[in-house]
Amino acid sequence: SSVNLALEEENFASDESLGFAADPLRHNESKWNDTSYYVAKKKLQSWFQLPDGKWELAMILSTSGTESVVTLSGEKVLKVKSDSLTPANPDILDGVDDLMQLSYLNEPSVLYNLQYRYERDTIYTKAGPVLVAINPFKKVPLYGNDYIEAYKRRSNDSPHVYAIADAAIREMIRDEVNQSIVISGESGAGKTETAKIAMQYLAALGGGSGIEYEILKTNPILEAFGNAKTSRNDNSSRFGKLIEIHFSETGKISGANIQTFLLEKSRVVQCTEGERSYHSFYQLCAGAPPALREKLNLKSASEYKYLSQSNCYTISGVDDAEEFRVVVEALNVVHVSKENQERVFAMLAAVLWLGNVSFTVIDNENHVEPVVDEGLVTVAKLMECKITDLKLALSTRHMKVRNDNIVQKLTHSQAIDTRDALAKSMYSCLFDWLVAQINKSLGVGKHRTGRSISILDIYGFESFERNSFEQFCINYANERLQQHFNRHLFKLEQEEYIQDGIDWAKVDFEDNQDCLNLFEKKPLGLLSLLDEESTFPNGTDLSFANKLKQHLNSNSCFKGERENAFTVCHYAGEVMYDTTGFLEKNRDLLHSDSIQLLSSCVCHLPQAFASNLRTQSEKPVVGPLYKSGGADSQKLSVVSKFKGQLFQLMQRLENTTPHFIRCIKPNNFQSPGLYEQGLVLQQLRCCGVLEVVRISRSGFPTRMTHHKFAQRYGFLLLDTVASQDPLSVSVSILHQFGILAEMYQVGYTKLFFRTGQIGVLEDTRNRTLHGILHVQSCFRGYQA
Ligand code: AD9
Ligand code: MG
Repeated sequence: SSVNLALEEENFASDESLGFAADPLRHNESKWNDTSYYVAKKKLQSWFQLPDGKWELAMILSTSGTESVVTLSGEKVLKVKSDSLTPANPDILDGVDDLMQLSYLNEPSVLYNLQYRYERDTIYTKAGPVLVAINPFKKVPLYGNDYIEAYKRRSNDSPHVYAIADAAIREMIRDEVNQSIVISGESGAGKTETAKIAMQYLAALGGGSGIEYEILKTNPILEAFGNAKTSRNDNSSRFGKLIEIHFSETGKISGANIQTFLLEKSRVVQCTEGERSYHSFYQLCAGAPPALREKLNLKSASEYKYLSQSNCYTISGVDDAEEFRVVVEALNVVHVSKENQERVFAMLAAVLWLGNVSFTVIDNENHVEPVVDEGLVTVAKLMECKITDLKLALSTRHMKVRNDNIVQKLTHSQAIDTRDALAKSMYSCLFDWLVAQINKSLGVGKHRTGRSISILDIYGFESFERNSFEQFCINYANERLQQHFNRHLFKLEQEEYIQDGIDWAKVDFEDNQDCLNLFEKKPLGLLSLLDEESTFPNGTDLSFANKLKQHLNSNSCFKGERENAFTVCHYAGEVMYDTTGFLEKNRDLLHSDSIQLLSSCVCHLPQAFASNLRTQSEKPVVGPLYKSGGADSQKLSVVSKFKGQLFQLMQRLENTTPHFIRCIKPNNFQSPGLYEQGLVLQQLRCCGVLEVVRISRSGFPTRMTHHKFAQRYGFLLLDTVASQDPLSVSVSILHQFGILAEMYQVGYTKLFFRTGQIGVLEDTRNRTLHGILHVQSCFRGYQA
């Protein structure tokens, strides 16, 4: 009966071979049982792009020549050019849990599939070897012990971060190769949350020694000191992070190590309207107990210039006072002593009070002196230095000219810059010191087995209206990561073909080496030229821009049309950088007077400052020497240091088996349930998901075991086959349908198809079943 057929449809709808998530389809039971709907939808459907860029499903009513007549939303009838239509997948492929299973791999189909799942809270989807995670901006019932158990027992195999973490553990043990989980995506897409979910799974499976508890507690600490509210994300990480979790032979966690990259220092002294500085400041102001408040002379956040300038103090749904207690508790867990905790808080308070230090002009050359008020006095007290030393450090500069020591008075703007540089440096030293303390506590040293899983949570590709030095560094990092991504995906993809013994000529891929060369080439690359210009005392942001144009204009990845700007053609799109501030940010100078002042502050986090200041004044290894004025500190430029860190990171990642997670932000409002096609598409393009899809198209993205294939399409055979073994049946089907030899490959266990091939078979199967259905309903009518 027709009911039976409908049931049969439902059965194959939940067919695992097609990877349907059971839940999404259950929502649609009524749809599957509604015959008229079913029949109508089986007409050829395509995607049609509306003028606003949105895609809509179009039913093709007729086609003649180059034109087709279609209906949109079942109402509007339109005549359109046939080549403006993009093939849509049969309904049976709605919501497949791996994009590789789509017969038609095109942008609208991918967008629709992800949306279909997202609307059912199925936020994870595989794109071949890559996990795509769409930020739900709400609690989704996918986490916790029951889920962890299910993935551990493998009773749940739908795509999930847990499944990725599980694969990492298994492969680490099975292959004895270190693993990495590389998470990318733009700001607010969910990288940090995803990293925490992965850590949760690793902690649950590898727990036992207690160290896993410490590892989880590093998150609130690093988020307090390294995250801030931005216009894009209320909890935006302003640093990159690699956490390497080590395991013993028995698969238990034995320790961990955290490496951080390029903290955004400028935020400490400067932040735009509606954003906040680092959470730690607000937490301290809101949550410090009375005794500590008094000791640090703490006021409310609005009393501090560094915090008040952006006119934003709270985050909806966040209780900073409560967060303060969470952070203190976490500091206890990672063994930061009470005494050191107090030093940390004194340092934070000192930075805040430093921002309140003001200056008065003392002569007609605009030279200044700091005002001795509550701010200055408190800073000196908190830093445990003499007021006179602090005053001098903020208003003069010692320089060596030939063999003479001279003292130069600072102008108002120079004094402000010096003050802010000191504040930034104190904060970043504090951050580094905390990371060092955490690493000491998580100590890998003793139980090192060499087996580890690293999780990388680094800032994603950024392209704003105005892009500065920070975006330049971030996007450079992303070019490096993209290269790593490409290489591994091609490698993995091609390995599967080779393993199943199919005839496969290696595919060359379009890599981003040209763009990387633009950055890294010596001596005429972006980084070298920036460093060179930074060493010239008279170098300016404009002379830097001109120098780039002079040397790089012939490079295909470079464009230099505007005066104070240049454009780089990144893998994810073109970005125009405004060179304003590039030199200063790259030099990142801390004057020797400030360094001396900090070194003389005996009590404060001595190791941190000692080690950090050493690197500040060290002779550079790669980068240039800084001699502006003669006596300033000599150190590595910011981009040189960053480049070194990235090379080291890549080397570490290269020695691991990578697992990629691409996070997607479905809307810019941090709001649940809103899926903006254009925004999602732009990210799919940027973070290379469509690239993977494109790569797959040139290969054989659809795979089915001989057995499944024979079972699914065997009934379409017109002639009986001599042998009933799955391979013979499969080959007969392929012949009967005239599938061209270049469109598929027969492997040892599976059949590999090029994109769209299964679609033809699927259509025939549907038509045949539809024919049976039609005959049956006529028969029913006859009976009635
Ligand atoms: V940034 O580059 O550091 O600015 P991330 O790290 O990509 O960014 P984050 O992980 O901080 O984004 O996620 C942003 C917010 O989205 C979180 O604060 C959560 O409110 C929300 N989010 C992200 N992932 C999930 C999730 N799996 N479940 C629920 C989530 N909420
Ligand atoms: Mg983050």
